[in-house]
Amino acid sequence: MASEEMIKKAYELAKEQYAALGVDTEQAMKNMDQVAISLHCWQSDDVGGFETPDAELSGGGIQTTGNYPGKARSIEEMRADLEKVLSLLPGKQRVNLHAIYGDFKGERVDRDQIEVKHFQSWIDWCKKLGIGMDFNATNFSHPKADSGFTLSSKDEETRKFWVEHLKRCRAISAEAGKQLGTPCVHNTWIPDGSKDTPIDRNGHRELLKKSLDEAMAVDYPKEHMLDAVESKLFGIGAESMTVGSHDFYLGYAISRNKLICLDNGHFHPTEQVGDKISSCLQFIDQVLLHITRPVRWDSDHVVTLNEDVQLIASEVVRNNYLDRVKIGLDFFDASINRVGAYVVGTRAAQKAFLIAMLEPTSSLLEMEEAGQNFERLAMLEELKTKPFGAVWDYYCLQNNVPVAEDYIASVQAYEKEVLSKR
Ligand code: RNT
Ligand code: ZN
Repeated sequence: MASEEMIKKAYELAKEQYAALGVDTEQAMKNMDQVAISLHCWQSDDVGGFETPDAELSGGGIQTTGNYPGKARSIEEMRADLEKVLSLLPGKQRVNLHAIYGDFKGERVDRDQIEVKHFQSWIDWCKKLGIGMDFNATNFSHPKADSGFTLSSKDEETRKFWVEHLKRCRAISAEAGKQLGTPCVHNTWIPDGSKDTPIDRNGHRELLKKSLDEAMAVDYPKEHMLDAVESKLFGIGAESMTVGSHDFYLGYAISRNKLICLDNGHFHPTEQVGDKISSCLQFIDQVLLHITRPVRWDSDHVVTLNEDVQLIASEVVRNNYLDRVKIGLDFFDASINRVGAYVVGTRAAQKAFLIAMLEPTSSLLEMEEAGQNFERLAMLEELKTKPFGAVWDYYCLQNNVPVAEDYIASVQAYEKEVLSKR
């Protein structure tokens, strides 16, 4: 464990090195206040939810692997885990719920029956913690999703059921945003697609458009809720056609003034979400990010500080897009300590943003515009080994959260005292 004195000393040296490049480390740390990351509650229970009888994740090719002990089995356990995670993160974050996480109190409430009252205790909990809440309709893990089609289903009863679900989720979101004084981002992702080559791609897309229009007919104030739609290339079991493709949703978002949700596990592995942000934002107001780590496929591994995540953060920061980009995470790993997984992944995303804020962007841009591409490349390489860690440590110290690897012991203690007893 580094002493406070060591952390401060290292920071002072780092501050000088960055200052020599024209970078103000104090300002960079201040700017981190604008980075609110929405913690996806589903990491703590492998996307199970609190519906009765106990729901299991199924549908659409999303999957958790592993059975590490200690997953959250109730709202109380989930909130305790989230509070633990929040206590180990610098800055102020948000929480992201799925509709299956209602406070149903043992009652069987189907998706087309959920109401604000089932989420009031979550809203109250967020209020108590002083954090915002985001929300998601759950269009999977349900008998009415077993056919592989929900909002784009040709079975009218099924389609209507999911339209009703989405309507209710939006109403709940608007109320949460109103009560909490910060807009609740409602994200729609559906698993709809087909394993083998379909004949009628168009028919399902027409139905999806119609369903979204029906479910989004009510306009809520932007201060209360914002709609996002999440595209995907494919899911396991839906390899040949995904109804909600990127082309589909980008068109929908542009024409309906919605947010597009970019999940970096949802594109061809050589495509970069970091490259898409400045394209989407030419035509739509805001983007929602699902930051994840796809390993060979949309595997939802715990986020690490890799080049994909760095490009995403750098593009947001370079272009001053923090007020137009909502940041969510989307990973679920059941093979390691789940609370630890949360902390590693969220901190990795935060680090990427802080690194982006420590970039001497204007001098790099000058080089670029002067055609000094060797100089640009050299600087980008040198920046990788500047003493970022010293600034990050100091930022954690300032925020009264464990510095560097010190959070490992805290997660271990929580495992011993809480998780291992579940
Ligand atoms: C699935 C999407 C979606 C889900 C969550 C649970 O591929 O990424 O965002 O992971 O809604
Ligand atoms: Zn996602």
